[in-house]
Amino acid sequence: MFETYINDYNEAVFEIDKELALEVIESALEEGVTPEQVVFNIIIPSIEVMMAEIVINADTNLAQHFMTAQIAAEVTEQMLAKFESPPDIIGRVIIGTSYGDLHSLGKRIVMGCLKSMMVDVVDLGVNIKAEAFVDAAVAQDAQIIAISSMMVHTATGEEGSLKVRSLLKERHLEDKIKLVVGGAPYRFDHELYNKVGADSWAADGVTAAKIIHQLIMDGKS
Ligand code: B12
Repeated sequence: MFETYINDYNEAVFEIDKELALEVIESALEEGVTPEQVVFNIIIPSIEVMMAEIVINADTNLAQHFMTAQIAAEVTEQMLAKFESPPDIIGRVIIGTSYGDLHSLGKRIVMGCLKSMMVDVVDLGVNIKAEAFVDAAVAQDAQIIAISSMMVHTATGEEGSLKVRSLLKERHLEDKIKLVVGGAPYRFDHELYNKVGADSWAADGVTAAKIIHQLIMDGKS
């Protein structure tokens, strides 16, 4: 059922035709597809198809990369606003991209998945310093700091996860606040999360939400 939407949507995005991409989503909604299904069954799979295409086809240019991210982010944002409001929030996550990193799409997808699992999300945005993550987690009484990094140097850099870990240690917060990371570099090196001092990582938004949900529940027991 979703395959036709995914193909039509991807064709439009690949042609950098934002209007058409949005029309595909609009007609899916009109035909009874829910906002949650749009994100999890159309947008996320279509991004995966598109990313695979970008890797195989060297002719795809930066504009296409950019538009893929922009259109998907816009649709995701629109759908998130239409998600049924969760009845019971189980915990809170502070999320942002690491210092120097402006790649926001993965983070946005993780946010959507978290919301669908009754987790409150406070988005600090992109290019976030380590102190800001820790200060926000304390101020907002969050159980999890989630850092998205799409580049190797922002995943491993001094202002990233490593510094968040040392701040948590310094401030005796390690029992209260868990650190979860994700993004392309972690998918290539499955031990990288350990090297940057994180408690856990996930390769995609759906797994990220499951892991974070579990960490919050573990903290309650
Ligand atoms: C789109 C894109 C851009 C867009 C970003 C737009 C935006 N608003 O996000 C633009 C064009 C702006 C851009 C800019 C740059 N980019 Co760029 N970009 C990409 C591209 C093509 C896709 C990234 C993406 O959106 N992926 C899709 C999302 C859905 O995947 P994801 O982020 O991995 O997220 C999933 C998981 O990782 C996980 N996840 C993500 N975050 C988190 C967080 C947590 C806590 C958890 C648990 C899980 C999790 O769940 C997500 C959803 O399933 C990648 C190449 C690629 N194939 O990945 C290059 C790539 C990341 N970019 C790269 C580079 C070099 C750059 C630039 C430096 C280019 C330049 N010369 O200017 C700049 C850097 C800007 C900056 N300072 O950040 C390199 C990085 C190389 C490296 N080794 O570090 C890549 C790998 C391309 C390449 N092959 O060279 N880029």
